[in-house]
Amino acid sequence: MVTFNAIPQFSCHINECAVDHGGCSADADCTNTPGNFTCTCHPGFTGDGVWCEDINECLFNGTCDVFAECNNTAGNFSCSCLEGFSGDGFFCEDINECSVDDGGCDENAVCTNSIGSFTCTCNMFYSGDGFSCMDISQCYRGNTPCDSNAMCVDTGDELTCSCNIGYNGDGYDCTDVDECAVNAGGCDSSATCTNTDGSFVCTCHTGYTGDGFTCQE
Ligand SMILES: [Ca+2]
Ligand SMILES: [Ca+2]
Repeated sequence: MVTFNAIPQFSCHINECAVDHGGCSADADCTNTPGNFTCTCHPGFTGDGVWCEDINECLFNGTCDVFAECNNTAGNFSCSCLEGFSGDGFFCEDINECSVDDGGCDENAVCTNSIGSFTCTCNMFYSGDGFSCMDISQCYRGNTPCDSNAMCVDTGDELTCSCNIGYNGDGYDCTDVDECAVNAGGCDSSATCTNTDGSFVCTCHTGYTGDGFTCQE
């Protein structure tokens, strides 16, 4: 605060604050007193009154709750709770999203509250983001339309069947691939290729040794 001593002969008559705010900062109060006047920074500002600067309250620890955002303004500040929290910004507490409508999770999901957030997790045999879960249990329930030599994949939207390795077909009807029909299954020229259900074997001719793909006398 700055106190000015006015010129004595005018001291009883002059309101120094009436002219140019007494030279005080725009962010200060100018107070006329008998014989002088004072400049006092507004609340939320610091300085000598002629010069005033906003106090950034957000730089101080504990101004707002740790789960709040601090917003500095000229002469003031505000605190607002982060998303997922409720309160006045000086005190914020976690919102238990699961307490209302199960957090909006799918009826076949579990809602789990966490500090500042929550999660929805689809139940077993259901697939999705937790807010929408689709039944993928058809393959497990044993009523699959797939061939016995096919793999069943239930995406929830649809069920797909794909033949196992060694079988050809659309997944609903799979037939064994005769690997020996093409290039003798890659067996050695001194070996016999034998097709089997879902696979094949290479057997070295009598008098030869090896794994069937390579045979030596
Ligand atoms: Ca401020
Ligand atoms: Ca929460």
